[in-house]
Amino acid sequence: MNNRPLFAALAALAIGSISPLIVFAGSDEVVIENAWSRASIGTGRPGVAYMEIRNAGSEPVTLTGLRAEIAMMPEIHRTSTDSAGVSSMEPAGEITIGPGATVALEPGGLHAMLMRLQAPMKKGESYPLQLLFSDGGDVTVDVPILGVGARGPEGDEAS
Ligand SMILES: [Cu+2]
Repeated sequence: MNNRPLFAALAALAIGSISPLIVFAGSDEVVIENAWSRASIGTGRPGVAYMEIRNAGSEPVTLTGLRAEIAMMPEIHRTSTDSAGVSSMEPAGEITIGPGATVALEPGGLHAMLMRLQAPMKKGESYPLQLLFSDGGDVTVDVPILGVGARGPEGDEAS
C-alpha cells in the first residue's frame, strides 16, 4: 500500500506519453460521404468536387490540402456572395473540423477546385481524390462524376 502514489504517478506518465499518438491518429477517424463531381466540357476549365467530411474521432483534425492525379493544382476554395449578389471565390486555407463535426463542400460554399485538369472528367467515371491532414495522415475518396447539370450527390436525373 506504500507504493500506491508511485503507481498513480507512473500511470499518469504512461497516459501522458500515449496521448500524442491519439492526436496523430486523428485523420484515421475522418469519414468522407456523398462525394460527387460534375462532368467537365474539356480540360480548359477547372473541375469541381463536393463532399461531406465528418470527423468521427475525439480530437480536432485540420484539412491542409488535396492531391489528385486528375488535376495538377487541386485546392479547397470558398465561394462567397456579397450584398450585391456577386459571387467570388478564394483559397479557403486550412480547415479545422472539431470532434463529431461535419464540414460540407457544396455548391455556393466550400468546394474542391481541380485546377489544371489532366483529362476531361467524363460522366459515369470516377477518380481518386486525396485529402491531406496536418497530422500527416490522408484519406482517399473515390469521387463519382455526374452529369454537367448535377446539383447534388443524387445527380441530375430527378430534375
Ligand atoms: Cu473554386
